[in-house]
Amino acid sequence: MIKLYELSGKNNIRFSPYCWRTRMALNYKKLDFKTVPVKFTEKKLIEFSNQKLLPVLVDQNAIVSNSFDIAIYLDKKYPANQKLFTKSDMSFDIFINQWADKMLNGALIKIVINDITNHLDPKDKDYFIDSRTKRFGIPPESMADKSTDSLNQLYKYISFLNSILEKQEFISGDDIGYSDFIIAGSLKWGMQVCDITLIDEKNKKMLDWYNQIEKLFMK
Ligand SMILES: N[C@@H](CCC(=O)N[C@@H](CS)C(=O)NCC(=O)O)C(=O)O
Repeated sequence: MIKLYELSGKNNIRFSPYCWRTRMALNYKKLDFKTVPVKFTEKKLIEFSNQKLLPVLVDQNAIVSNSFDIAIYLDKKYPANQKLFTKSDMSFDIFINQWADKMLNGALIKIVINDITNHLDPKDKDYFIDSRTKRFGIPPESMADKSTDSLNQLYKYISFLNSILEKQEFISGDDIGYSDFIIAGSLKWGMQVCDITLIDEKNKKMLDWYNQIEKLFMK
């Protein structure tokens, strides 16, 4: 059976946006899989993948890391199951992946960074604070920002996404596709750890879209 190594926090909470993207992709393709929780300080568990980030997917002899590469792998390996990439080329999904990682996750991280810290065991907490201080140049505590300005930046992006859903049913077009899981994964990351409303009521299409995806694929 397929094994999905996923980042896990305190009380087994799964909050990684990238791991959620892969989990939704597997559920969408109706593939059986089991998950292996990996904490920040348990990277030994994925040493066999020769890199240090989650998700990692193991399928018989195949070891694949990076959520986008995993999605490509799944469509290639299981072409008879519903396709994640529905267009003739991947340029749209590449754009959405980059946009979500840089812009949407960038807006979210400031809002949720302290909440992530609070969902970690003490050992992982120390690792997270050190590694993020190195990455961002300031400690999570100083970076955390739930001000109106910070929320408005996120809501601007949510409203942009809502405007797409006013024209078509899914981010990917008339049919659901991997780009929907990219965006939904980022939002799930925030919603798992933070109790602030991340999709405001004004953006009704987005709210309905997210609830539908959560119900069907975030299992
Ligand atoms: N581009 C990669 C990013 C993977 C990534 O950054 N994963 C994070 C979890 S959200 C991770 O494993 N972090 C471990 C660490 O920071 O030590 C993907 O799409 O899979």
